[in-house]
Amino acid sequence: MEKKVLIVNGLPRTMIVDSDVTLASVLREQLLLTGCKVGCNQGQCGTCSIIMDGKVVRSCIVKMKRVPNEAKITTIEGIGTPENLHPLQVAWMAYGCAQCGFCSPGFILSAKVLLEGNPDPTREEIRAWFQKNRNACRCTGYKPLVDAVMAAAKVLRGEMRKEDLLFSPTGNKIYGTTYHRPSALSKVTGTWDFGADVALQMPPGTLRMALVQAEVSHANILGIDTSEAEKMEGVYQVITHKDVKGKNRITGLITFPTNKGDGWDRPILCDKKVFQFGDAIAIVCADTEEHAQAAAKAVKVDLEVLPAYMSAPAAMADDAIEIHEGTPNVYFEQGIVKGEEIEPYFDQAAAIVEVNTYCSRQPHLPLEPDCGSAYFDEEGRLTIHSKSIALHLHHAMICPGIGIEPDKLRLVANPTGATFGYKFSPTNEALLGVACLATGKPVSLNFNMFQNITYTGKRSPGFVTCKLAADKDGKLLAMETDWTIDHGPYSEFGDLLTLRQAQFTGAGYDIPNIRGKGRTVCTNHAWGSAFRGYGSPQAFLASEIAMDELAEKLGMDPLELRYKNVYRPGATTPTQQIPEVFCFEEMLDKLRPLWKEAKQRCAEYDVPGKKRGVGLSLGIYGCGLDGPDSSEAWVEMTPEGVTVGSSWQDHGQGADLGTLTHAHETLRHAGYRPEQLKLVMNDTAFTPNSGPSGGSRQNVVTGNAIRVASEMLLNAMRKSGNKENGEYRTYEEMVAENIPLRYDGKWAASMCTDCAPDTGKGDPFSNYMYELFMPEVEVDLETGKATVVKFTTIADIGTISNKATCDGQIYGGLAQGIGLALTEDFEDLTKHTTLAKCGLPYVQDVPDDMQIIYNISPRASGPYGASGVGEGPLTAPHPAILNAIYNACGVRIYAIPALPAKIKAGLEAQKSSCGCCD
Ligand code: MCN
Ligand code: FES
Ligand code: FES
Repeated sequence: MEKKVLIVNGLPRTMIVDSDVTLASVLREQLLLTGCKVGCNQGQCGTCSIIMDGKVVRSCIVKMKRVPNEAKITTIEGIGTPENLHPLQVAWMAYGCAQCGFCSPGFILSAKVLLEGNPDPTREEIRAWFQKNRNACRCTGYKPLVDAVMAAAKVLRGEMRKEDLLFSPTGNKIYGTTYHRPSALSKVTGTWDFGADVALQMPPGTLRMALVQAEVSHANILGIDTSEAEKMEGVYQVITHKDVKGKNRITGLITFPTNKGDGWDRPILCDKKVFQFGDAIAIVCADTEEHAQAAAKAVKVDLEVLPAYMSAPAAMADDAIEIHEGTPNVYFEQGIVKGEEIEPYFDQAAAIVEVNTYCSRQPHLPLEPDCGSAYFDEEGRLTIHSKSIALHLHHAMICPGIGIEPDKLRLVANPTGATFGYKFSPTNEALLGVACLATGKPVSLNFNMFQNITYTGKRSPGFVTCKLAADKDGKLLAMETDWTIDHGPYSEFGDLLTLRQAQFTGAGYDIPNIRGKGRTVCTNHAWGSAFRGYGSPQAFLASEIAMDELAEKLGMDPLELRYKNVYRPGATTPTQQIPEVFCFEEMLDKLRPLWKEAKQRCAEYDVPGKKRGVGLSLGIYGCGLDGPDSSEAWVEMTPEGVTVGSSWQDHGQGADLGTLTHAHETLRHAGYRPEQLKLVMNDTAFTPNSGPSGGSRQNVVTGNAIRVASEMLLNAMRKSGNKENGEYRTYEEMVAENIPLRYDGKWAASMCTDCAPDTGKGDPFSNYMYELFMPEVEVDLETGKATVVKFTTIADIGTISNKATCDGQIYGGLAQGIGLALTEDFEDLTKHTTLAKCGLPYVQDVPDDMQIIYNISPRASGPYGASGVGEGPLTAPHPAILNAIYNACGVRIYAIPALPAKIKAGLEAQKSSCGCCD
């Protein structure tokens, strides 16, 4: 221990500190300055950046012994107040930089130091600064952050007023503008309390949990010995499967009766078997995290290690044993049948191509590790706070497993540092519930980044074959597909993902005749969870490379081949649904001149050792859960305004602003201003089942439910009955006339039907989002490294509810697409264990030159004409990047990520086969 004086945010603080703990932990745990966020805890993400003696410092890697006495430390809490924000904080709000907001304090402090030394930086200097300081963001695609620094710099130089940064509504309309998020102020001031912050603020006596986790991928459990651990310092209880009161399984809610499993395959705490690396075997509850972790190491688990099937082909081999006894490893099959038999078309085709692609086990890499806490509330309900993006679904999935009556379980979503879909599956909820029930005490569980990466769901790898036939003019005649999904050991939603291949392979084109079959395979690698774009990246990787190869074979321009075949009136989707709008023709018309320019620019690029190429693809995603998806929301008039309640769970995509905007767009007719609308969100005790924030469904489905509830209130307030433009009753008049103040709005996509398991036929989604991708890529011929230098995209997402949100969704999705194409992976359990090693794109991996063009086709069934946006940008950016690599240097990559070594091998193979060098 040592005594140190730290000058924190301008004031001297005398601290007694352990020399070996980090500055981040002293700031967070001793000073409760939780604006300092800890993501990786390894110096790789910059979320913990603070300013020490004028320099940006990643406080998670600075031990207290290296902090000088009287060091001047500035944290986010010290640079501005809500009434007097720093211009960077305002700019962060104005440019939609605080999506999840987990990285915001670190970025803002980092940028502050930059601007102190360089008041007039170029965009490149800003990017170089963030790169050097390892400031990472997984949500925004970085461009808005650079925009914000440029704008704040102008304010600091006196060239514009801080007050002019934020959009301020004129005519009481915020729909379609860049109005900021209600949560933005808390995010930029560091007061948006994420789960780890909530855990720190729990009352004394809260037990801290640590997991005993499997370090092998497949094994029988012969015994668990907790005796040593139980005796260790601070330990309150060690919990195993024997202490679980319920079925000890998470129900996968199998959606298809044709599934060969029963959906009860994921243990909460392993009893008989370990199914994957990281599986939880026991929980230690202790007075501190350190004590819990030390005791977890002392729990002895006797294992009989079994062969681990780490990929679908391995688990499908004839000699593979069943991972879940009684259920075949291939446990679900899905077909696609459209039009006539395809053989005659392949026989008569002028051109046929066949591609085999592999879409990787992409890790989600949110910067906030999984975390949560649980306690009994004042009504005796077990209350679990987590990063859940599917509160009511998770409620149903964990109740029987932990052994609690549904009305005794309450789930609450914490402010969330992004999930990108991994939290569509329950992760820690059941573990928290089990621990709270077993101990009767409040509990908390924080994962570190290693646990977060190795023990949460991943994108399921897809092996997809796509064969296309076209006539001599390029008109598509038929498609044949085959696909295999490696879904890891747990079946939850695996059938749905397998169906997605039927829905999206070849989507976008009028293909009259289709045949195909796919299957879901149980393996021992990471369990498959939802990931932004869910199912579509696997599908489009195959069909969009196939389209490029077909164009080449026919001697056609890739854009013109697509133009000839895209949906037009009369066409149907692969599942035989009539698209709700036909927008691709117009979008391609908009893109054509830019495509021509890009082709010329790349062809003329003349730098020794480098080549540039441009690629193209289209992507589509549906807004909704398959079939007649529905949502609920309520509004209630109060003396101050209107309270709006929804369970539109917020990963960081802007559920708060979405809720506000949809309510305001209706309620503004009665004169309500945005600040009069109060939001109550994401707590099953108060908010209704709005369905999960997956499938980019909320803007459409919950947006509609909020619109309906708001319209009901507006109708009740109208003095002239249902006629528009009438006068509206005040709160007092409503009360005096005994008119109800609260209205429950419901909306169902009643026009939708499920897809059949054998043919895929169905109308699964009421609305889709459509996007064209056009990256320009540079390939280093020496190293094989590919870099995206420019990205142009055209998106049709219907009307735009909030422009800053949609821009941010698209930039962020494209950045993830670049990672998916070039760097990201989770395959090697000994290597892919940190953000950097998993290939997280930093600012200089993502181009600053990104252009979004909106093509607005209002949707009849979208609220105010809107569709969804979140998943569109991650449907098919990666095949476009691979097509651009091919265009640059002639190397075709079919298995992502396209690491430099793969491209280099292709370049070398070209050299050795060209003959001229012999
Ligand atoms: N929106 C809009 N105008 C439109 C469509 C949408 O302004 N025409 C806004 C919505 O109001 C919302 C956002 O865009 O704020 C996304 O809306 P939508 O596409 O309906 O998606 P959901 O709200 O259902 O969010 C889920 C979606 C998914 S499935 C994943 S995964 C995802 C994503 O959004 N994960 C994210 N975006 C993310 N963004 C961040 N920062 N972090 C994640 O984890
Ligand atoms: Fe410190 Fe990531 S760099 S938490
Ligand atoms: Fe940057 Fe979410 S806003 S990580």
